[in-house]
Amino acid sequence: MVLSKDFLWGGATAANQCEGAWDRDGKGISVSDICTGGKFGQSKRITPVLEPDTFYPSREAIQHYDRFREDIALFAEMGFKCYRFSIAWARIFPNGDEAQPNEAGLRHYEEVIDECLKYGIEPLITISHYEVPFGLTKKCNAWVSRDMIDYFLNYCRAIFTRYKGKVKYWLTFNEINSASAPMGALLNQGILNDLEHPTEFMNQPDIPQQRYQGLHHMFVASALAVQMAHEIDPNYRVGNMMIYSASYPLTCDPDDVLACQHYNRLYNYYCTDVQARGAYPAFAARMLEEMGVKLDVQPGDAEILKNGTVDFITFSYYMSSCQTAKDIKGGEGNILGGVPNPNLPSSDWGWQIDPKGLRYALNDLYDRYGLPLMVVENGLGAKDVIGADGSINDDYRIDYLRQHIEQMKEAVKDGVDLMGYTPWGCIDLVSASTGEYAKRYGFIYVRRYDDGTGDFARLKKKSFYWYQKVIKTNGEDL
Ligand code: BGP
Repeated sequence: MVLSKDFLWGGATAANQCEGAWDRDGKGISVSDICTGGKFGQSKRITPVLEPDTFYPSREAIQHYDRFREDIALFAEMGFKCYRFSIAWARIFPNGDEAQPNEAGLRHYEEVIDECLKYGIEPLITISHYEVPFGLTKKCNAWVSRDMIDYFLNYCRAIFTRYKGKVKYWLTFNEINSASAPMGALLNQGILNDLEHPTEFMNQPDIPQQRYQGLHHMFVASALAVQMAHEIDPNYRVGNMMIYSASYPLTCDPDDVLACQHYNRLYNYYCTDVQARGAYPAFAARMLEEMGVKLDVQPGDAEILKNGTVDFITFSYYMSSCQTAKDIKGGEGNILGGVPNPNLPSSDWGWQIDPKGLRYALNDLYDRYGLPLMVVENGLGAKDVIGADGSINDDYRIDYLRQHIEQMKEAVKDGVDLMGYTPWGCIDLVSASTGEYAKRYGFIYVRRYDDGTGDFARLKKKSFYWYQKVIKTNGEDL
């Protein structure tokens, strides 16, 4: 058997993309609640002032807030050993700056955790997954301000204390390195400079100084959270979470190779070097200078980063790209930039499918950091169709996942220490980049559509039964 007997098979979701109940039980508004959806083909927009008659997908999402017991029962039926979900920060601290946490919010997640434990499913909790309380954006432009470190640590203290003894694995910030690209500023960091006018989601004005200063505050906050977690419960294990975007030089022209190295540093290593090695990498100084960024680093920060390195490394893996020094237009859908690879197919949303890139990613990260790894997002967003007989034959998704799991196993044979695998959107949910329901990832279909119709019923796809078999055989029968 290639994978260890306690391999954490499971699936992943995020609160704002599945819960709904956006204003219930004392929850405050988060930055994801001010983003519109892909209903009727509209593109996703940021609307700092909520517009009447506009569709905001986080209001209902897939009603997981009310149906989590039904959903977790389905996960258990597939044999999940692990469920990665996020806590909505604004359920615990509605504006982000209150002195005391909201009891109803704490109770809700306690129920979710207890439901997982009932089936022997290990909770893996993302502390901040694209939903900074909007109150903090209005108050101090969120992570631009150093005050955020204290707000974040208050939130961490509340949940670390409350769930002590029930939870083992925590992740500080989802896809922290998405802040290396302008699109990460709002969702990842809560940064919004125009509090009156709507903006296209993918087209915010960019101020690198804010993003990188924000990242510095997040690094310090993450390091202090790791230390706090270990003090509160020595059994806690805290990981980072990054997007790994495998990248290859477009040609063997040394300029393309250097462009690729630069890309890797910017997106794949900058954040993880700090979080896993406890210090900024040597290349950071010149890189920041060339972007015109001057970091405000306080005395004592270096010590904090050094003492708060993560226990394990987690990442999302969806695609790879090619890098070139030449001025060639980027490939549609390759979210962190780059040009298309002529050797690879693409999803309906232009994300290039590259299973071998996952083997490369695992080896690259393990070579560099030597820490246990976990793939906490991977999957194919596709337009599933319910057949006349009610079945949903998502063979394309099975193929995608099978090929990625095969490559994961190759990486383990290469010597990588791999803890688990939680494919993204194990139940259909709302897309983070487009706000659509139509971009489905799940083993479980949710009967809800972008035109506002559908009854939220849960239906098992063909991949549901396939994944059940994969887990049962610990990845031997693919
Ligand atoms: C990651 C995010 C998730 C998720 C996933 C799929 O970047 O962490 O929140 O949504 O990508 O992306 P999308 O929903 O845009 O297809």
